[in-house]
Order: sequence, then structure tokens, then C-alpha cells
Amino acid sequence: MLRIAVQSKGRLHDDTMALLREADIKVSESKRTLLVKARNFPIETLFLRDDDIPATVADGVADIGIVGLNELEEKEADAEIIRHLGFGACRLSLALPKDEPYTGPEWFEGKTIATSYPTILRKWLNKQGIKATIHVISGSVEISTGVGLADAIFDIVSSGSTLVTNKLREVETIMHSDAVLIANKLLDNEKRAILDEMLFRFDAIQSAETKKYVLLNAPAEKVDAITALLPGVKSPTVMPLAESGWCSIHTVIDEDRFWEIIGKLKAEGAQGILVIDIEKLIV
Ligand code: PRT
Ligand code: ZN
Repeated sequence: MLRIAVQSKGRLHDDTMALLREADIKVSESKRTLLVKARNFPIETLFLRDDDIPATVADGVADIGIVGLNELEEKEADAEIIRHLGFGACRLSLALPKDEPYTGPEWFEGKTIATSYPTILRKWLNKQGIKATIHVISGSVEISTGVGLADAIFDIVSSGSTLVTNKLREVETIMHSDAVLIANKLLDNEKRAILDEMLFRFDAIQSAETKKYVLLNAPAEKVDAITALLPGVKSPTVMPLAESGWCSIHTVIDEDRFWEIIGKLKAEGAQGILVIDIEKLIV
């Protein structure tokens, strides 16, 4: 049995549960108890506040966990990062009242900065050789300058709209974060094997997310030119169509190359191009 710590509610909860569901790990949330066994996979889920996840995994109370990289760094917990999961993306930035002229990091010398992430901020200030007062608050950091509690803030930014609403301007980005899968450093072989099976499923989901399955019809004499444009998982599948002189080509392409490739395929005479989402991709 492998125990995974996940956020009980909050910004990472839904994406975490969706990832487990897509990996066909069925965890019932209806009971809302602290610890829930999956119905069809040897894991149990421990629902916690995100702040508690790094230490819980480092101490071995949970074997693995899903938490923001920012939270892991802040808590300086001794756990291993196994995968970046891509969701929960954000950055940790310093921001000032928007009309305040910013000259560079030395602006912060002697100033007061409000944050919920004092460890990450302290390290950055030390690296810059700047002495500033850190005012630790656990929520609503963005209102600190408006109410005279601090000269600047250091907080999580995603779209940036919270800063705009509070008349703040982002001046330094100190770290980028996304949700990470972390593990205790001393897992036994049985737990490693369960983790490996889980990773196999997560990786299949992640590779599928960035790929598309493409089917198209092409004139037989253009098959070589068209397949040369298709960097598939291996080589594309080419099958003759009932109509003589025509073939059907099937392959998998990277989503970010999608528009560039489609245009070139059409130029080579491809027709009936069908692009399909892939649920899982095992390479
Ligand atoms: O109750 P618990 O302690 O578990 O949750 P929490 O309230 O501490 O954390 P939660 O659920 O708010 O966030 C969990 C994690 O989500 C964070 O540690 C980040 O890793 C990640 N994340 C991603 C974010 C954001 N995006 C985000 N935008 N966490 C917080 N925010 C907040 C931010 O604090 C600010 O107030 O959203 C606001 C900024 O958003 P924009 O879009 O206006 O810039
Ligand atoms: Zn928290």
C-alpha cells in the first residue's frame, strides 16, 4: 500500500483528483474522511492542507504527495521531486505600488515586505545582499501596501489581475512553480513498484496531452512527401484506400507543431485531415 498526500480543498485539489481519475485510480471523495483507500489500486489518499504536505512526505507519514513547488521550497522539506505535473502553474514575485519608481533590487534595502513565503524571500534577499524586514502574513498579502502594513509584497501571481486590482506592479519574479509529485527518500521496494506503476500511467497521460492523432487522405504519389513532414511516434501508418491512387495516413504529432504541419500537408495535397485528442499514449 502506498500513501499519497493531496490537498483536501483549494487550487490543486481538482486537478489532482482528475489526474488520479484519468490514471484509473478510483478514490471516493464523498465520505470526506482524512484517509481514503482507492477501490482498484493499492494506494490510500491522505487529504491535507497543502502547507502540511511537504513535511508529511519528508517524515514518511505519507509516501508520496502532490503539492506546489513553491510550498515544497518554502518548507525546505527533504523530499524527492519525482515529476512536474504541469497544473497549478504560477510565479512568486515582488510587487510595489504601481506608481513607485523601481530602480532594481537595491530598492528593497531597508524596506518592509509582506509575504506568506518568508524562507524563499529571505534566500533571495541574502543572495542580493539586501537587508529588508519581512512581515509574515498568511492571507490577503496583496492589501498590505494599501493599508500601510508594508512597502512591497512578495506573493503568488498567476494572471496578474489581483495585482492590478490592488494597484500593484510586479517588479521581480523570483521563482516559477507548478504542482509536483514528491516522494519520501526511503521508499521500500514494494512501495517503489506501486509508484512505478502509477508513474507509468501518469506519463502516458502527460505524453498524450501534448500530442494529437492525425488521419488524412493523400494521393499515392504524394505519400513520400507527406510522410517526410510527419515526425510520428515511430513512422506513420500508410494504407491504400478503396479508391485507387489514394492512401490513408495515420500518425501522432506534437500539438505545438500542429498548425505549421497542417498547412504544409494541405499544400502537398492532403485531404480530409482529421485531428483527434489522444487519451493515453504509451511509447
Ligand atoms: O487550504 P490550503 O492551505 O490547502 O490552501 P492555500 O489557501 O494555502 O492554497 P491555494 O489552494 O490557494 O493554492 C495552492 C497552490 O496553488 C499554491 O501553493 C500554488 O502552488 C498554486 N497556485 C497557482 C496558486 C495560484 N495559482 C494563485 N493564483 N495559489 C494561489 N494563487 C492566488 C495568489 O495568492 C493571489 O492571491 O491567487 C491570487 C493571484 O492570482 P492572479 O491570477 O490574480 O494573479
Ligand atoms: Zn496552504
